[in-house]
Amino acid sequence: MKLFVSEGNPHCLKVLAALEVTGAKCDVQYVNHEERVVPFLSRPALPALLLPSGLHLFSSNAICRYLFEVNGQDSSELCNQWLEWEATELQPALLQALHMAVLQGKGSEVSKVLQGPLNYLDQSLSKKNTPYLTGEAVSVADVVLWAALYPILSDSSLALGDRKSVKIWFDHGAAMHSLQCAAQKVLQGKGLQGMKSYMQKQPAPQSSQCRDTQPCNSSPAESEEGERLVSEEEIEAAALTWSKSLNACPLVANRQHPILPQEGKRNLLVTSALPYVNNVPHLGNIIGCVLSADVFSRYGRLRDWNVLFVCGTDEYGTATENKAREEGLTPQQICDKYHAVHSSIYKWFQIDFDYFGRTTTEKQTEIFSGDSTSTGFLVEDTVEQLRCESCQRFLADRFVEGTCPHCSYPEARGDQCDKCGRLINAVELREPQCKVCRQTPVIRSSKHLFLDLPKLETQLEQWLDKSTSTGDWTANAKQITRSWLRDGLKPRCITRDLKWGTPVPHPDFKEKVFYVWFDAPIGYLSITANYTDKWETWWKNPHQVELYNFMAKDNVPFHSVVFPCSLLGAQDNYTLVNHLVATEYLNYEDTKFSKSRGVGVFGDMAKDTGIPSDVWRFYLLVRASRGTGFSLLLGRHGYEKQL
Ligand code: B3M
Ligand code: ZN
Repeated sequence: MKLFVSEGNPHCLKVLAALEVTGAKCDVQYVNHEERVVPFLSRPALPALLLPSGLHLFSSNAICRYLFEVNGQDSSELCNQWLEWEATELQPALLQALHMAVLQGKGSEVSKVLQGPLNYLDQSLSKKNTPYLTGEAVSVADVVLWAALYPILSDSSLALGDRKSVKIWFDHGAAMHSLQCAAQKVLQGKGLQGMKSYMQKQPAPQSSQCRDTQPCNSSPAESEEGERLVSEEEIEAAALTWSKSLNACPLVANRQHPILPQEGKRNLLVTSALPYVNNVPHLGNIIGCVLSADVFSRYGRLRDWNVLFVCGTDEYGTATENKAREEGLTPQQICDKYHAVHSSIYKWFQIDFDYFGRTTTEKQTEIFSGDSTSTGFLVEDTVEQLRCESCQRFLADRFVEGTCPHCSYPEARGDQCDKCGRLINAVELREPQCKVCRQTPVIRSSKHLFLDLPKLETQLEQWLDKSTSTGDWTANAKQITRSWLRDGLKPRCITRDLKWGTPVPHPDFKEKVFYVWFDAPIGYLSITANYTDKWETWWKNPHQVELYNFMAKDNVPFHSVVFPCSLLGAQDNYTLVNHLVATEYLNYEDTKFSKSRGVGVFGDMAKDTGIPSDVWRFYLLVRASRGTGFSLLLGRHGYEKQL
């Protein structure tokens, strides 16, 4: 084991104290504050403990707990509660206090910032008859809190020593050689000033005073950020309900299929975007659509609303064909394989679909051949495309590479040049190559069907005005939709020269299939049709049914513009979306999830951690509810070890 620390960093004081107290065998290396010790984190995180397995722990409390564990002292439940309190309540106040005392010369105001946590600590200690936080012996909780408070409490000029129980408890620690020794290493005998260069590099802490003392211009139920504060009574009521178990609730227990709209009830049709089938879903996919829709559906059922929650895998398109080529399977085999993977991961996450289907079924083809979409709003046009004769296929933009016609960059993609950034039409590329076989493709013209969006624009806008003003559309969904409409709509090509897709029911287009994004939303209908023959009571019933679509924000235009246009064009009284809930992207630490770079947490990994799915669900929802883009910060919460 190797522990990386830096001088003057108060978090390092905690881990060095834990190391001294436990006597765990471990090399210690001093590095400077900016050193990026943990390779996969985008910011320096110190202290960090490199484990023999090659994994890193980089939450100071997790490191302390680990050092105690290898020493044979597992932390108790009470101990963990103190560690949690230290991280979430004490630390924010401490950082603010240190900032004031070390950098702003406002030592006299420190006691105001710390009074809440110190009073809490004092009361908790005075209620106990034991010398330490969790009993008769020193635990990791004592060491962490001592070390955290040491710089502040040992500075007599700050005059924080007037709480009797805190004083007795703290003096026990301060008398220990191990704590003194750790403090000497980190602060170099300079007291608070020993932290100055560290503190200067930290972002200024947010003031917590407003949060603690209200009213701050907002109404009592709202905090600074406009979040609603939950009252003690509400928390107690929730805890009571939770303790009784939801299965005791008759509304949840008695669900009878098929669920159909009922007179006199609020009938909610809930969908989550249909995940592509060519991958293992990651946590971003899970929170992005299925989890939020699941939570909302559960809520609706508890309210005795009549809810039908459907979803399924999106199986057609180039992405599936490619995955099949990569894995040496047929597209059908790929779909079967990954449909099962998706189902089992969602099952583990307790996503309670009423029905989880797929888009590659006969019903999907039937719905298209029933000619029920877009009659009268289709136009034909001829498009020039690149075709690779050796691969026997038309090349989607990302499967061609060539020289940029604008800047002569030799590795421009079929849709854009990464060097000059200009958009490119694939047929304009000089010396184009098929990315699969490196042969030179030829230009072929091919006839395609287009959805005449301009002809539907007025009707769409009227409907959108109504839906967005009466329904629950998230702000990002409204904004993305508005920006699509701002420049006016253009006809959209809805067919492709591919094999793996829903065939186009028209003699002139026998060789073609529907474009996956035109096809996929029809999946909502066909999946419902596979659930019940009476699917039209949901999908052609806008007066009785409210449609909720949940999705990640990149899917918004297809649900708010293109798909509604397909349904409006069909002129068959379809149910259109009333409430469109779009989730921001989930980041891993500070970067995007990426399967190819192996960054992020995938559904199967989450399961393998041994952390129950309820914990994952809760954590993802809490992070997501912040609103604007959110990150998984698993390491800092100590889960790095399990991952
Ligand atoms: N499969 C994109 C995605 O998984 C697409 C959604 C279709 S919803 C009808 O993000
Ligand atoms: Zn080729």
